[in-house]
Amino acid sequence: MANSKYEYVRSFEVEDEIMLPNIIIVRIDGRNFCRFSKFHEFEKPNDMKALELMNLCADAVLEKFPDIIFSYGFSDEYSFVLKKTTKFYQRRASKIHSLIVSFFTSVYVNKWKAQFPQKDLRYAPSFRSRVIGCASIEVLQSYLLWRQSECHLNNQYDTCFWQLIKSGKPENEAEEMLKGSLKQDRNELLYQSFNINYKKDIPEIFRQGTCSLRTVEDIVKYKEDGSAVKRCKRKFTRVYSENIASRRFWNNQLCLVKELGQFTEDLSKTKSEYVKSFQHESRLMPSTWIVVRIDGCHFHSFSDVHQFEKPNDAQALNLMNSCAAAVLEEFKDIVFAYGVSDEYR
Ligand code: DGT
Ligand code: MG
Ligand code: MG
Repeated sequence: MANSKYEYVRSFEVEDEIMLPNIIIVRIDGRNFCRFSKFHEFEKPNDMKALELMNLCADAVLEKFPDIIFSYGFSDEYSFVLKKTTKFYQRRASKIHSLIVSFFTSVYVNKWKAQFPQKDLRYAPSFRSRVIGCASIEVLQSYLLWRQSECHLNNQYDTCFWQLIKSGKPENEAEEMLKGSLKQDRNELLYQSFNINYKKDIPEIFRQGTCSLRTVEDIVKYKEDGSAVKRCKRKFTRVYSENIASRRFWNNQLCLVKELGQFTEDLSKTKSEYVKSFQHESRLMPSTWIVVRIDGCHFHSFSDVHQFEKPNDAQALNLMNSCAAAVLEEFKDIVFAYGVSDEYR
């Protein structure tokens, strides 16, 4: 397309570069996982296998995209933080988050059977994604504090709620009992009524969420002549930690400090203006025609590896077409689709 008469189509694409020095976060979240978790009979309030599946997908994302150096997830969501100086896809928001969420989702489907050998995946899950630009390291710190507080609040609430249900309370009564309750009240309820010490008895993966961070390890290799050479080996490490937005946690991780910067002070809460900016979603003007174009990433090598027939593989095209039909079925506002090769619009 470059330098061809069709180059003008580039002007149809949105200009959405996240400018330096903003730090790029991509957050993905399961779409209607309330229904998905019921349909697939996830354990309540936390299903260890379902969480592990989310974590495996996040590992795969870190492995695939080397510019992501930190991830944090709980429930049906994950946040991925890219290194400050990343040039990945010219820092274009739509490219970056669509790639990450589509890769995450296909790994989720791919790994389902290994994680749930006794359960069929009954319908295709989908995840939403968005980019959050953090203007400084302090904003990133606030973001992490916000997400981990959300994890804690949701999990503590859900733990109480499902204990009440297990003890025979109807759902509306359990909701009523928890309405307006404070953190301390809920801890007290768990301890007094169910003999549960929230901090000691509930696994940290549920209470704190899961972090993965990219680390660099020095390894020594030996040449044929026996002389030693030092090499850097990249790996990532899973960490469960309280207060990931604290200086104590963050500043101890060399890789995070090097690629993103240090936290200079501890925060007690996230400013509401920041939360507002994290939740901001841009909208198109009413009556704007919306065309969503998807295009396979590195499909040339994908088709080689999977030995697609050349120049056209009828089965591969049929697969694209049946995916497009499923998209039309799921999203009723789509009125028309047209596809060729590895793309659809
Ligand atoms: P959304 O994100 O607006 O499309 O709607 P949901 O339903 O995905 O809502 P969200 O993301 O606020 O909450 C996550 C839902 O996923 C929540 O209803 C509980 C469910 N979920 C996530 N992990 C588990 C799990 O391990 N066990 C169970 N039973 N449910 C889970
Ligand atoms: Mg969700
Ligand atoms: Mg969620």
